[in-house]
Parts: sequence; structure tokens; C-alpha cells
Amino acid sequence: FLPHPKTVAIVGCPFRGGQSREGVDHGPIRLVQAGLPEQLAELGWTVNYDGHHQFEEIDEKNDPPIGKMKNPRLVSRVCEAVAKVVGDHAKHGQLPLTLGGDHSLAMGTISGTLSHYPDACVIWVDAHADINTPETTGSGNIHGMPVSFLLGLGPKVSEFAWVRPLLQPHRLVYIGLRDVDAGEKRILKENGIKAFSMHEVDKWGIGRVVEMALDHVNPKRDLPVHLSFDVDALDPSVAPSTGTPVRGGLTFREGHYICEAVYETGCLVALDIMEVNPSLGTGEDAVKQTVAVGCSLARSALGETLL
Ligand code: EXY
Ligand code: MN
Ligand code: MN
Ligand code: MN
Repeated sequence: FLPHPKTVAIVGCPFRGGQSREGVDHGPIRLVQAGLPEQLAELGWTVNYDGHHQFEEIDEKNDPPIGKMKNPRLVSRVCEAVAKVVGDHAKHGQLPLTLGGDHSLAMGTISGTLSHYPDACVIWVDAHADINTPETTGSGNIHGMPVSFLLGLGPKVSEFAWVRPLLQPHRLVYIGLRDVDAGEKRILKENGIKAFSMHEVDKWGIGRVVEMALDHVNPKRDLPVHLSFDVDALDPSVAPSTGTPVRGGLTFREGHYICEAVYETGCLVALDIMEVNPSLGTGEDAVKQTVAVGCSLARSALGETLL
């Protein structure tokens, strides 16, 4: 799908409005400081990176909840801007690599991908399903909801009217789930959405799981793939610095295997690395480890580990 020479456009999104913990807005800065642009250039990619995305500020007092949703105007406008940036890079034949920031941003990144590749499929790697609707959410945090907006589930919220519900349930697959709310389980079932939880990873091994996931969303391996990777899919011993860690996650190799296998299809058109929070974890070593893992996942998805 991408013209040669292959170009990756780094979209740094220092954004935390989709959840309530300080620090996730510093994730992209740390990933870039760790040398990610240079590392990708080393792999032979042309790297387009012109600084972090600047967002319009909306004061919290001008952004009261809509229903249970927290910071709705801020999240909506930031995601709309991100959708435009990601869509523009895709139109220019570049692969957008979005660095988060919290996972509400994927409402923007996937909207951007679908604006240029309407038949794209999504592989969502996460401990969580992020598919609550404004009605089922318990927390009101929009990083737990982006998928429901992309699928057009739940009530229509005029603030989010720009989100086109272009993602079809059979073009979405999850890997790594282990903390899914009851309401989310119902939504997954009702919509026939395929999910490989940690139970399936244990049962089949990561190799079979990724193959089955690809067979489901991309049976002929001819559709563009958007890979949205929440680092909390990894076990907290591997990626400790993240806002909603859940034990029993993917090993270092399992996480990287997913990225390698997606790269191997030749279908990857967009990548998100989300929820790196350098303010969390037990000290600077934990942060360094998490940032390094974020960088190496991106490198694996862009071809590092295959000979
Ligand atoms: N399901 C919970 C909620 O909706 O608040 C937790 C969501 C955590 C989302 C993290 C980013 O993946
Ligand atoms: Mn800050
Ligand atoms: Mn997530
Ligand atoms: Mn998560």
C-alpha cells in the first residue's frame, strides 16, 4: 500500500484528556527523546517528524461532562484534529505512527486511516476493550470508549458527530484482553466482535492467535491494517509505566511477535503506540524500560526483527 521509499510520519500526541492520571501526555516526548526517529531511519525508513502536535486548549471549566463523559469537548476536538493529520499523511502515502497520549486518541487515528482506506481493518492490542458507550461507562473516561464511537454504537452525541462510524465489527479484532467490563462483554457478544483474550493466548500460543486474528479481519491478506497498540496489553513487569496496568499480560516476545507478524503481511498502513505514562511505575528504571519497549514495538512493526 505504501510507495517506495517508505516514509513514516511520526505524530506525537501529548494528550491526557481521555483519562484522569497525570503524565501520559509526556509519553510521546519521552519516546522521541529515546531516539525513536533515528531508530526508524536506521531501519531504512524516511522519517517525517516535525515536532509534537499542538492542541487547542479547552479549560476544564468550559468543558463540563456530557452525560458521564469527562472532558468531552476537549477529547472530541483533539481527536478530530488528529484524524485530519493522520488522514493527510495516509493520503500522501506515508505511514502515520501516532505516539500517545491516552487511547481516546485512536478515535482520531482510526478515523484518519478509514478516511483514506475505507476497507482498512483494525487490530487492537490491549488489556481492555475500550468499547464502553457513553451509557455503559462506569468511569466516564473516554479512553475506555473510542471503539464504540468508531463502530457507531451507543447514543448519538452531537459533540462527536464528526466521527463517521466507518468501522465494521468484522473488521475489528482484539488481542490481549483481560479486563473487560460486563457491559463491554455484552457489546462484544451482541456485535459478534472477535477477541483473543489472554486465555486464548495461553491456549493457542501467540503464533496461532495472530494467524487466527488476521484470518478473521484480513482473510486474503489484501486489506490495509491499522495496528493500535496499548502498552498495557503487555504484562506490567514488561511495561510498568502505564495508567491502567493489569497483571497477566503479554510477554515481551508475545507483544513483539504481534508487531512482527503484522509487518510481515505487508499490509500495515498505520500504527499507534499508546498509554506510555512516564510519571508512573516505580522509579526511573521502570520508565526507561517502558519507553524502550514502546520504541522497540514500533521498530518491530516497521520491520526491525525480521531477517
Ligand atoms: N473499562 C474501564 C473504563 O471504561 O474506564 C477501563 C478502561 C481503561 C482503558 C485503557 C486504555 O485502555
Ligand atoms: Mn504535565
Ligand atoms: Mn486502550
Ligand atoms: Mn488498556
